[in-house]
Amino acid sequence: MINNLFDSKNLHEPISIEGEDKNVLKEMQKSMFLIRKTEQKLALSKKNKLITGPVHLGVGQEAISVGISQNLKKTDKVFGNHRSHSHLLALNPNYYKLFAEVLGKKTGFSKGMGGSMHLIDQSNGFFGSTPIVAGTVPLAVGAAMASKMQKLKDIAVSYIGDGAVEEGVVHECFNLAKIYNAPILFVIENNLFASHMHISLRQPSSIISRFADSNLIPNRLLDGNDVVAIKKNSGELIEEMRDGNGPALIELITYRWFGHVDWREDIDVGVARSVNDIDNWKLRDPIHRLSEAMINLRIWTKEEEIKLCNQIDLKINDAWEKAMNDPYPSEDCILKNVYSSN
Ligand SMILES: Cc1ncc(C[n+]2csc(CCOP(=O)(O)OP(=O)(O)O)c2C)c(N)n1
Ligand SMILES: [Mg+2]
Repeated sequence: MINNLFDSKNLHEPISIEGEDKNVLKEMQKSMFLIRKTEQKLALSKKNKLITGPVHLGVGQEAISVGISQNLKKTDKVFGNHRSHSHLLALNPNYYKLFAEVLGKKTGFSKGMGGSMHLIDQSNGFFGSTPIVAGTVPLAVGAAMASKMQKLKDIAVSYIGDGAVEEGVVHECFNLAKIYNAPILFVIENNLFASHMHISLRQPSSIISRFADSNLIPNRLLDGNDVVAIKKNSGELIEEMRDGNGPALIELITYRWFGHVDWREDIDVGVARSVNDIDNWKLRDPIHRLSEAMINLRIWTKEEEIKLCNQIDLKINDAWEKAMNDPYPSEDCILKNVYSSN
């Protein structure tokens, strides 16, 4: 079973959705479509040179944030990384504010001061992303500690890439969270790559959750392209966490369809990925696998799905145009929002 997860030739079939609430399934599917189409718009706009800064796209990985977010409350505190569009949109599907931010407009999530990699939306539970790999992990442990000390039932969530686990601070965070019984869910998005390097060239094992074992942190390893399994498993871990049982870790095996940064699939920094592998991973598409399952059980029809997608496309195009026409921040915002005079 574990080997199946890592071999892209497996798990192309529809996911299991038996017993699941139909409305929740539809909601999750809509959220995944919305995230994917937002990122595809960003990819196209980057290709067309309408975006100047870098964009790290997570197309193919949508099931993770969508499944996890199903179990979160507005008062939980979620921390992202350099590839966080989906982490934020799964909490607040405001693609317009994301577009504005990526374009550096003052209507963006970070008032146009951050771009794609510095997103924040605290009122919806998103406490920030940064390009410094693993930089937010200790902040997330701190937020979990704050919740515990204030005797709240809120948890922290830290999205961590497989490459980020190669930063020492992540291991200190696992240790500290366990010792302090901090209510934090470490979500490992194991997409097998850190920039251009495959995990087999970096680690003696492709399994990251072994580090949870060594810190006695309860953990699960599963298919990162199965939104229902992610929702269920993270839900169980989070429930225990809210009851005061300390940290947990969920490792999700997935794959990003684009290269490390920007819109091309066929290049990465230095090393090309095999086209065959990308094609096989596309057959493990989390959206398609849920779609097939829903159509098989007559939860919806292909026609309804096409209609939904067309509506999303129209709204996304409108939001993009609006963001393109928005103003940039005024110069004095640098002093107000980025640098401090004292
Ligand atoms: C401290 C630090 N070291 C290196 C980098 C350059 N860098 C940016 S993303 C990345 C790879 C991260 O891989 P992973 O955590 O697996 O996330 P993924 O890109 O696969 O989502 C690296 C090395 C950085 N931004 N920060
Ligand atoms: Mg990675």
